[in-house]
Amino acid sequence: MAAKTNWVDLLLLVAAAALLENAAATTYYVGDSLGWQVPPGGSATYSNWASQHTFFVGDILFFNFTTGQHTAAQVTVASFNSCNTANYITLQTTGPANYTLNTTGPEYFICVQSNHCSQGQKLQVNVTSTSGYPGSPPSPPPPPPSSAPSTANIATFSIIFMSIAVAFLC
Ligand SMILES: *[C@@H]1O[C@H](CO)[C@@H](O)[C@H](O)[C@H]1NC(C)=O
Ligand SMILES: *[C@@H]1O[C@H](CO)[C@@H](O)[C@H](O)[C@H]1NC(C)=O
Ligand SMILES: *[C@@H]1O[C@H](CO)[C@@H](O)[C@H](O)[C@H]1NC(C)=O
Ligand SMILES: *[C@@H]1O[C@H](CO)[C@@H](O)[C@H](O)[C@H]1NC(C)=O
Ligand SMILES: [Cu+2]
Repeated sequence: MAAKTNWVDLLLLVAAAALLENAAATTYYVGDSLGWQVPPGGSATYSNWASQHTFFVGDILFFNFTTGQHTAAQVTVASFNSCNTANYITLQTTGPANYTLNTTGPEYFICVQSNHCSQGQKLQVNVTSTSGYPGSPPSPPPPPPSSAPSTANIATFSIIFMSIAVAFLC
């Protein structure tokens, strides 16, 4: 068997999988068909929505709202918990609005319009690094998404699989 050629093929596959992973940012439509508004189901609405997805750095949150009626503000955990609408990190007032997730760990969003936050228009997403998160406390894996696995997940799996294959050839 031509071991050298297989090595090159494998390395090319690993590189291709890594490129695919970097290109595979997912755009998430916050709240699905509900969009970003005061949810009829209260504050559980957006936490339920978030718990159905796995978010990675580089993914985009698409907040669909009508300009003037709602806003998309990224806030601290303190402002999130207390619905402090005067204190935000970023504020988008024109809808619809995109926000690109750019840090691992929790990111918090509220609407700063009147009392919408306290009525449940608030969203926490837990953002995972694409290359694992060394140093974080052990936690159970998130539940599998109800939809098909994202391309990023497939790419991650490919890299793990290819790494195992490379290890076996050594
Ligand atoms: C995010 O992580 C925190 C802490 O582990 C957890 O309490 C919360 O339910 C998670 N939220 C989502 C939407 O997964
Ligand atoms: C945003 O919400 C409006 C009002 O519900 C809807 O008509 C529109 O199709 C949504 N935008 C997108 C891009 O789906
Ligand atoms: C939000 O991002 C999506 C996906 O990249 C893009 O198709 C859409 O045009 C963006 N919308 C806004 C309002 O920036
Ligand atoms: C993340 O993006 C927001 C909005 O663009 C920006 O204000 C913030 O500084 C960024 N954070 C990091 C860690 O890059
Ligand atoms: Cu609002």
